[in-house]
Amino acid sequence: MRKNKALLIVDVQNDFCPTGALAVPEGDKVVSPINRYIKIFQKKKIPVFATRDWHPVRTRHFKDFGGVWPVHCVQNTPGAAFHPKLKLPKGTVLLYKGMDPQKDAYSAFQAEDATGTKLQKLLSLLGVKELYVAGLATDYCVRSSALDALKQGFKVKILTDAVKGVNLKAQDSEKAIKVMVRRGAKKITLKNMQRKG
Ligand code: VGL
Ligand code: ZN
Repeated sequence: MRKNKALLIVDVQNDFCPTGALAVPEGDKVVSPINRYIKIFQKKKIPVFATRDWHPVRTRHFKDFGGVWPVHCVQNTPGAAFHPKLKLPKGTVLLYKGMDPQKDAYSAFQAEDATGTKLQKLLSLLGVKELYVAGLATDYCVRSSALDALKQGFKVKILTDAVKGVNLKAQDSEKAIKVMVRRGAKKITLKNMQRKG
């Protein structure tokens, strides 16, 4: 049992899935691999963190108020809820981000739990040194979370079969993965996880 690891599930919310307000193409396809990762990590008693994009009705993040995005993931709306098939285990640490009406916040390191404690603090309390990152979107929140993690000295594994990107430009996700790897992240899939056991 290695307690210095954690699984970070980023923004697997209805609005980022097909038919959602800011649909990531095939965003819902991350759900079943993530559920499989969750099972593997649960067995090893590795803690699970799950972020939600959690916006107020008015924020500069939205097009209507000067930003680039359509209205999405408004606090306490169905669009902001986790995908209904995502099986978060008991004890998952829930994190919220994007609450500041003045600022964009893509990174999980800008997220906090219900008591206002930031991810970094929560991870250091648990002695976590290595993050396994999955979720949406590869080219925004996943990218930004992974790069922040690397900057702060965490080892990072990108679960490449459990992320999907927005791809405003066609190659954005591919590029995002390249940048994460260049800065020190490693790619991993269910197949090579299971091989290692
Ligand atoms: C995200 C765009 C806008 C994300 C959040 O979670 O990747 N992308 N807000
Ligand atoms: Zn957002």
